[in-house]
Amino acid sequence: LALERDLRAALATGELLVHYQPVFGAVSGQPHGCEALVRWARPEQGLIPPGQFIPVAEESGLIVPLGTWVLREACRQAAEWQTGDRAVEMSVNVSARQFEQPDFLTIVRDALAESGLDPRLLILELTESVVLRNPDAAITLLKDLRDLGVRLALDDFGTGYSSLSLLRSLPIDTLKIDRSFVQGDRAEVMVGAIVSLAHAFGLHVVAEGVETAAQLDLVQSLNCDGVQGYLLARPSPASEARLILSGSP
Ligand code: G
Ligand code: G
Ligand code: MN
Ligand code: NA
Repeated sequence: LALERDLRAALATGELLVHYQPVFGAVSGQPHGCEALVRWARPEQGLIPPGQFIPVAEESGLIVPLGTWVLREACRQAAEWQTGDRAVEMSVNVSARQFEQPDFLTIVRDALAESGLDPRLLILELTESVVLRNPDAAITLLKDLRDLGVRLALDDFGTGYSSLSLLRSLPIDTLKIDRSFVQGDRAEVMVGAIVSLAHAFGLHVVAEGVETAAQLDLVQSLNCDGVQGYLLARPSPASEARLILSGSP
């Protein structure tokens, strides 16, 4: 596949880059973290969004070296910000293939060690499907990751097939409400139910995909802890994200 070949080359030649989307406290309105999102800067073609190449990376297995590269880069960036005026929590997406690598724990440990990042500032985002492939093994690994001090979020929550009993047994810290619930029909019922569930389990909850003032009002009034979305900030290069994260206009 041509795209696969080009992506492999891009990884080697440094055409990949990471953008950062700030995450805000719902009550404070202050940015306290960001999500790392990979981009591919193709010569002649501009920035390619991950939706167009992550599936290829997943299928070919390239997601493993690509994901390791994003993790290391995001940790390096967060460690740089950590020494400034305010620490920034860094969320990194982890795909199933990465999570199933026998040395995934080592990869995370190494990324923390080489960057010097405080492990409590790293949040790994996993989807329900990652966990469901092999729940017992996943729970063991999640516990090991937490022992490193890293925090864990369940991404796109509500769109997969996880059961309440699985949720009960997962050692995680945060649920991220998928944007389809924030933006869709009966948002107040869906978001309200997920927030109640999260808080009953002692989890933080972040609403994604907030694009309008009405959606922001809704997720604030329903007691979401964190908010993310184009209304507040788009994913942007580190230099721009840094300005938002440090509270500059
Ligand atoms: O930006 P866009 O909406 O096209 O992103 C599509 C998907 O790509 C999202 O589900 C997002 O989680 C995923 N994605 C973005 N960056 C990374 C990454 O570094 N690793 C993995 N595994 N997925 C990513
Ligand atoms: O699957 P995941 O939740 O990691 O996907 C994150 C993706 O969602 C990113 O690629 C990011 O660009 C996109 N995103 C972030 N905020 C918004 C938003 O407000 N609206 C839409 N449509 N997409 C968003
Ligand atoms: Mn995510
Ligand atoms: Na999500």
